[in-house]
Amino acid sequence: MDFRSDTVTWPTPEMREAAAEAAVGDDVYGEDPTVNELERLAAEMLGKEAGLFVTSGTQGNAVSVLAHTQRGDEIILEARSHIYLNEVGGLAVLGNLMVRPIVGELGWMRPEDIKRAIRADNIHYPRTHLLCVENTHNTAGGIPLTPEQLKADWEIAKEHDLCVHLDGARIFNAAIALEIDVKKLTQYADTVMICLSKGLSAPVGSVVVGRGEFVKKARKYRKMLGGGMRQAGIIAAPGIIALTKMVNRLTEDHETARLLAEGLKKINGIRVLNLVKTNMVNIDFAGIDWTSSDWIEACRKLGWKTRASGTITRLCTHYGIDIEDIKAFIEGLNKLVYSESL
Ligand code: TLP
Repeated sequence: MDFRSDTVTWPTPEMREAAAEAAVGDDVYGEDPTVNELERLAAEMLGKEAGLFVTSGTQGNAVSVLAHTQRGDEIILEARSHIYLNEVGGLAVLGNLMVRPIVGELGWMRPEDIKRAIRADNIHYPRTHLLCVENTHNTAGGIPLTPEQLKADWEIAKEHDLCVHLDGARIFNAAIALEIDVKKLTQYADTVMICLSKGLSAPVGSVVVGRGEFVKKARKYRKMLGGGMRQAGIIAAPGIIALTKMVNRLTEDHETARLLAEGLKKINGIRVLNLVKTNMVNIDFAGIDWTSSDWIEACRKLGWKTRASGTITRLCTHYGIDIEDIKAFIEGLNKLVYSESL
């Protein structure tokens, strides 16, 4: 069992079968029918013109940002967003971009803060050209941003001619948590990156969607970054299953996360730090006097992989973790905490 991320999910038996039987061709020539179908399907589900299958979320964000910007542009993003913190500085290295981070409120950048950050047309300033938003917001605790929040940011961006890119690695978690069609969220972005290999359980891959012209540019950047894949239908086929069969079950991951948070809150010395709205539970176990190694070892004894930074850890629920697993974990942890602190 593994709480470290929803990236650890294994492909379902149906995905393995689909991979084995996938029709393939050379995707660099645009001739892989399974990749083409995945790209079409993703674009349709997200309400955009065209799609591009990429190797990972990081590559999808990179090609999107590159396709939107020119060297020296400034982009506005949330201070704890994945693009800013966890994508190896690609914005600087690949795009030669300036960044203007804004501290959000539970992952949401207030429109007035965005407005203040947009540069005036002045010979001294770089051009502000792109706003990046993230939904669900990972480090804020898997928080789903609502259509109203996204609309407010979108309107400010459009008033100032900015493009809007949505890092929707977990956009379906947001839609499921808010009980709305995903298009209600993606309508407030020009381009969207979605991950197939997180809660949706495909073994690999992400899709970027937007207008046809944008996808054409992004495709060229994907090639530049070494992401021109050949008989990629083998990995696109599980992606189609991810989109058609695995979206609605995300509600189970949200339920297991809720149960997990409830159980953890009852343990003296453990604090749940986030509003648990999707599949992430952030905790601080400082009150039980364990180090990060104690925590990792205790979880290992119970059969779980986890990680921790100081006394803080994120626990992610996903396909393959059910209610019984959570109950057993909470019971075991209670026993360990109790015996260790005696
Ligand atoms: N997130 C991973 C780690 O990189 C932190 C995780 O375990 O949560 N956008 C968001 C919001 C993400 O959370 C991630 C991955 C990505 C983009 C990048 O996706 P990959 O890992 O496919 O490059």
